[in-house]
Amino acid sequence: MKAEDLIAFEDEVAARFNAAKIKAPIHLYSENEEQMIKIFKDIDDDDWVFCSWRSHYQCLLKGVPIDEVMSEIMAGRSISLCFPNYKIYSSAIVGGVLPISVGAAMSIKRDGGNEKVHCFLGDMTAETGIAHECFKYSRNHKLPIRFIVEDNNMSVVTDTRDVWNMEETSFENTDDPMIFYYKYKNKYPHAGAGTRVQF
Ligand SMILES: Cc1ncc(C[n+]2csc(CCOP(=O)(O)OP(=O)(O)O)c2C)c(N)n1
Ligand SMILES: [Mg+2]
Repeated sequence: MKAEDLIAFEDEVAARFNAAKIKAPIHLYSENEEQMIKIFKDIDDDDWVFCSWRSHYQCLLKGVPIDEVMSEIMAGRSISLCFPNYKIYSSAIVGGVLPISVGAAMSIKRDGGNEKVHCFLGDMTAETGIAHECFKYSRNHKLPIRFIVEDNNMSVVTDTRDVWNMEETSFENTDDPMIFYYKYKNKYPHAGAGTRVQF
């Protein structure tokens, strides 16, 4: 899938949401398409992907057909898209997927499997205690897992660096191969698509 296909998909979801056709929260991405495509070059069909509330791009790039992703969004499940057949799982709880992804990686290691786990998390989620514990456990146990920290410097409407009074976030300049960190600026708000919708 190309960058323009990803953008067109999110724009279509945005239009449907603003027209009050989607009666549940949505969380959209933008301006990170090239990064996402690059990240997915290292994700195989057999690998597991774990996401947060913002997961449309990951579902599409993992190979879930466009119609299936759209129909789950239309059914109000954008916030926690799960497609077990495609080995992709999401949760709307901050930090919720982190221990689950660590457990999946532990299971693969114990079974001697070759699959890997890729866990996406936002910049504020990466500052939580649970993220630090999961990173430490995974690193020390050499688990087959990669954490992708996606930094838009926002936690809903809160500036992450202001909250923690630091110029750089904890994983901004890490050389840890287990962590892939990138910055992006989202043209969409944290949730919704910019138009106040009354159902
Ligand atoms: C346990 C929990 N606390 C609070 C929330 C409300 N909440 C949803 S998203 C979010 C911000 C997370 O920011 P970040 O990790 O940077 O992710 P982003 O949305 O920017 O991708 C918060 C606080 C939640 N979903 N779960
Ligand atoms: Mg953020």
